[in-house]
Amino acid sequence: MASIVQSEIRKKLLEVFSSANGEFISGQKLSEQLGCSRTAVWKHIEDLRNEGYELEAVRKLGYRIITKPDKISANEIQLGLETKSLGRNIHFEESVTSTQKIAHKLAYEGAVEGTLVVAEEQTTGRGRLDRTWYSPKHTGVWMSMILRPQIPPSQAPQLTLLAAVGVVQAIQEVTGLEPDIKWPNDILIHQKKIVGILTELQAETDRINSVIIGIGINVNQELSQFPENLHTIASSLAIEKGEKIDRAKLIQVILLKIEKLYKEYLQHGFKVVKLLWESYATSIGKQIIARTISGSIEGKAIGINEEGVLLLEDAAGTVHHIYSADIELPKK
Ligand code: BT5
Repeated sequence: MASIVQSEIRKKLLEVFSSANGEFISGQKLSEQLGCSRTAVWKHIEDLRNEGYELEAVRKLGYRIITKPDKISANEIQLGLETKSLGRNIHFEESVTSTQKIAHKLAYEGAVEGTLVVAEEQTTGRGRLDRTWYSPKHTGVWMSMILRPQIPPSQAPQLTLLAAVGVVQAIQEVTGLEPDIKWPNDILIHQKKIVGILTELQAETDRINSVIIGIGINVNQELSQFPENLHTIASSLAIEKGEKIDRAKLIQVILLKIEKLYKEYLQHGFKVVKLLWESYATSIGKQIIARTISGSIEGKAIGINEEGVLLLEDAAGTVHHIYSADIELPKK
């Protein structure tokens, strides 16, 4: 009980500072707004300092926040979050094996639609086909969201594309950068991978119980912080932008964009998402190589169909349906 009250006060304190926009707030006013003693206020301020907040205290004026730590927490994400369901329920952990694993467990246990699992670090973050996803501490966005759409399992790949569109829109809005989508799940800037998306299902033959959409974004890493094998293929938003990005803000905008697209998708189908996705996809209209489990096919990517499947026309004019593959783009 005590800890719930403490975390409520803590949340309120951050809200008060946030609406003060960097102005000083007196200790007296803080204690009134928080409904606790000035000694308790001081203790909460000390806690914030220990977490990396830089606070200035000036006699007679009070306190103000100078910088926030480059950390994310459920509070930071929910403060100012404008969504109705996405991210309203957040499961946050400092370090996890994989947010996908936790989301699967929560979904199985009945977590509500929109539940979000976020971690500061993943020790065994995963990509498709059991590949690893490098997810170091305090630098990225590593999160998984639980959706429960009433669609046939065959349409689930559409949600990967939907998520990619939402993430591109959010990156554009927050950073001004212009990312490209590489089918099906990569988001690139200057041909370097910034984002990976992994969609997994809990489903019966004809019914989806839940879709778990995992999104990994390199946000504030410097190039030297990537392992050697990723140097030539990966980058981060901070590298491309030349400055650090507020990760909690980025998550908020992603959730809002995805929620809007998802609502549109449930009401009117895949059409709008498909058009948006094609407008961001670099591979469409180009000569590509699709490496599938059963071999490679070369040809022109002519688009995606209504289910989100990539259509590839080979030299003989045959159109192949590509459900799962790694795509190689021609070098510019
Ligand atoms: C993906 O797989 O791109 C999907 C990645 C999804 C990661 C998220 S993070 C939150 C959630 N929890 C998880 O455990 N996973 C999801 P794929 O297309 O298979 O790409 C994997 C390949 O990308 C690897 O084999 C590496 O070559 C490369 N890679 C690994 N880590 C990377 C990183 N941080 N940045 C860019 N490329 C990376």
